[in-house]
This record gives sequence, C-alpha cells and structure tokens, in this order.
Amino acid sequence: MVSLTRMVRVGVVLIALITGFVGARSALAHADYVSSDPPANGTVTTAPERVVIVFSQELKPEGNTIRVTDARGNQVDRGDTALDRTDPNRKTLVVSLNPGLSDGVYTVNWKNTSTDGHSETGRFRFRISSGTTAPAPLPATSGSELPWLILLSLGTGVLLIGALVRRHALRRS
Ligand SMILES: [Cu+2]
Repeated sequence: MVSLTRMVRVGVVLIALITGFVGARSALAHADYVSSDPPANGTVTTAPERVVIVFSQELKPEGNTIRVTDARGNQVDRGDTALDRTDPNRKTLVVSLNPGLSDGVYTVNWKNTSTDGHSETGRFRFRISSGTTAPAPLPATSGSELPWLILLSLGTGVLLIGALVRRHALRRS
C-alpha cells in the first residue's frame, strides 16, 4: 500500500520537474520573428528598397542571412544582410533590394543567430502591387462563363431528345 506522504512526495518531484523543464525551455528560446517591413503577407504599393526584420532577441553580428526571391526564384536582394545600426538592441536585420522591383509576390527566407548561439530560420511572403505593371491576362474560360456552357449543352440535349421522341411518336401513329 502506497502511503499518502509518498504520493505527495512524488507529486512535488513531478511538479518541480515540469516547472524546471518549462523554465529551461524559455531560457533556451530563440530569436523569433516579431515584425518586418514589408510585413509578412502584406502588400506594398511601391517597390521597397530593403527588407527589415525585427526579432525577439539580441543577434550576433554574423550568422544572419535574409534572402529575397521573386516568383521565379531569382534572387532580388543584394546579399548584404547586416544588423540594423539604428537598433541599439541589435534585434533587427536589414538587407537591400535591387532597385525598381516589378509587381508580384516575393519570398523572404531568413536565418538568424542569437547571442546565445542558437540559429532560427523562417520564411514569409509579401506582394508589390503598384498598378504600373500590366495585370496578367485572364484565362480563356473564366468561372462565370461555365454556367452558360452547361445551360447551352443541357438545352441542346433537351431539344435533341424532344426531336427524337416526336419522331418516334409520329412513326407510331
Ligand atoms: Cu536560443
């Protein structure tokens, strides 16, 4: 038979282990994405000159990369990822972009290294929509045309069946 004091002791040890684990986890937390310019999944109306990302922890001066690619996978950043000097907390990375990027969707892949030596990676997209680039042509058959095609083929079918039935009836009489 297990005594009550023994159960209490086991309980205390378990709680201590759990809180210790949670505490260790938060101490080992890495530098996570906090915000960016352009924002993740955001749309900008003018081509940005750079991408700026703010993280939750202080970063090392090396071991950081921001890679920006267009929809075809071509690199459009200048490969000069660095800590943003205007951030005294050293939590911000910046990379410059090729000038005059055209409208479209761009993908940002980042990798950082926080001062505790841990690296983290992430990815987000943003869209440039200035309205100066011609929009992509619409597909030949758009969704709104489909019901008409269905109605047309249905109507033709009904007329055909009607004609056949009538011919059959005429033959019988
Ligand atoms: Cu860490």
